[in-house]
Amino acid sequence: MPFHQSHGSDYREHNRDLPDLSALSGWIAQDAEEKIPETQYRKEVERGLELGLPGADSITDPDIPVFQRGELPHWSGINTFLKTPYLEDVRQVGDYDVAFVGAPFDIGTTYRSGTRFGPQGMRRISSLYTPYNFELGVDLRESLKMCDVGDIFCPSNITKGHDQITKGVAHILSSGTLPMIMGGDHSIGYPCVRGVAECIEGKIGIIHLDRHVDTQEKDMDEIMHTCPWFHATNIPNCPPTNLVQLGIGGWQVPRAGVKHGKSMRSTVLTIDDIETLGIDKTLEIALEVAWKGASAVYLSFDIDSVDAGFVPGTGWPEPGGYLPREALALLRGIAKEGIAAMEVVEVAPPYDISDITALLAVRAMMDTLATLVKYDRIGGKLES
Ligand SMILES: [Mn+2]
Repeated sequence: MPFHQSHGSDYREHNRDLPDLSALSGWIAQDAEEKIPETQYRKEVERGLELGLPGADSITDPDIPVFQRGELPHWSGINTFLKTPYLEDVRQVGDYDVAFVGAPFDIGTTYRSGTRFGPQGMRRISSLYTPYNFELGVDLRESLKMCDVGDIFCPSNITKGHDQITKGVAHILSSGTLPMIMGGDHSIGYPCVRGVAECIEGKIGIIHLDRHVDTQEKDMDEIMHTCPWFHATNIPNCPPTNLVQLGIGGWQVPRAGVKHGKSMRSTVLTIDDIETLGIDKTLEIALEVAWKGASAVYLSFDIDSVDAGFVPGTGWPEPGGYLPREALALLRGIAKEGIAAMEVVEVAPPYDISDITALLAVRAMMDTLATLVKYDRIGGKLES
């Protein structure tokens, strides 16, 4: 008798009832996909055929144009973020639900520079993503009108660069569009929050994922990337009691920042706290503190909050941070309640390996957006 007929047949050919498999997220996700329309995808294909000309006679797939005008192939095309349309006329940004914007700024770094290339690094590897997320059952292309407004012009002067960033972020948000900001070093947290604060009536909470507190007044006589939350929390509607810092710890937390943090009574959770409490309890605390009496929350994700082994492409790597899936779970949990804007900072492509740091940074933005869609926390919806 052949081996495949004799071994383990009593076990394999059984009549037992299967467990309930419909509770698996894989099962639910497969059901969810069926309900997502393909309207915008079809529009993109039709537009591609019109503008890029129908494919050569030997091409049997009728959706393939001669000149690439859409998502496919992932390895080619003109890279805006997620290949969304480049919005040259920023006066029209209010026509979109979401605007990706770069803040290529790295003169606030205190060790390795290179985050001025962060936006381009993120845009480049964002071409690897499809707009659809399996577990969340969301297709961003079908749910959101998105554009890439390009980069804010940041001259090599901290004050002027910060002023430009404030004006750019405030323009996007005051147009009714969600800014998704690609840094840039972490000094941009201050001008970004300042821009948000101009547009929001009432208090703003800040949820900050990082290894570093970033709460000192100055570093080497300037407002560097170690300083954003000292200054942001001096904005009248951004009180420090609504600042939550998640994942802090290690050997790169300057004592000057710690002293100020204690005096202003922000909330700090270490990686150990988060591991002990678990993701759900951590989120409960973070959301309670940030949202207390607030009308909006700003989300700041420093890529160096993730363990240095996963994010070589950053300026101040610190071992012992989050696993990528922990960071993503936190971001999704924060997004469930809605955000006014998000920044992803400290991606420094010159030190990256195979784009893995930028890849995670992009995923952080994508997961946040898809969660906002899933929980209906984002502005307008597309007309079909
Ligand atoms: Mn940091």
